[in-house]
Amino acid sequence: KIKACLFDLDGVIVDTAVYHFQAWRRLANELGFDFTEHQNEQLKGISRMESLELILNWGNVSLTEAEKVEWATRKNDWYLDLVKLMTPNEVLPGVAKFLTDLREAGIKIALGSASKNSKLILERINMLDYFDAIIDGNNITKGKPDPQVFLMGAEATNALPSECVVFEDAVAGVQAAKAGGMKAIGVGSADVLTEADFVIATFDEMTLERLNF
Ligand code: B16
Ligand code: MG
Repeated sequence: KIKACLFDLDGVIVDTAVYHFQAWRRLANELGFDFTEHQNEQLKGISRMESLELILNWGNVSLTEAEKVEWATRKNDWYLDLVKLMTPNEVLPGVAKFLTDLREAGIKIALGSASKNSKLILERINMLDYFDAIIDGNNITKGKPDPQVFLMGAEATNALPSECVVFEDAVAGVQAAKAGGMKAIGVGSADVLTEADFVIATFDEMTLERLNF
């Protein structure tokens, strides 16, 4: 019996990847190079500093540790300027309805995100109140595919891993769920999320009945 649902943020609840892309691209441009939306796919679910390392590699730019921190801070400021303009209309299709159904069924809801900005984003889209627990980049020491973020979510909602379902749009996130002994429902494309138990395109396809499989 499923007791808790653990949700990734970017790509599952809301599409902040477009804002990350704009801000990272500005950083790259200011450092004298560019990268594509296709390359941006690789940054999904990856922490801020890991993303920076990948991008600097693409541009063949080397920076000192102090410079890296400065540029990452700048990128985050640009990103937050975009996040501040977000509205509840940006919540992905079917998400609010499914979270409401979970609440009514007494199933716990937790966030499991790599982002250090998750509370701010949930506030902007008016969704903070749905969550019983928020585990994000501020709480974890190991990023996905390590299961830490989801294991902490299970613990915070008093559920065993086998009683949890994780919703993820990133390959590394599905791997993290599986490494933690949890069920994983992919959000996106079945061709990409091959390790998920099953994949939904959007939450319009998701029901309480489909949780217990
Ligand atoms: P921040 P998720 C991830 O969110 C994003 O997918 C990833 O692109 C980003 O680098 C990471 O959060 C860290 O975000 O810079 O806000 O701390 O998919 O794990 O919800
Ligand atoms: Mg994601």
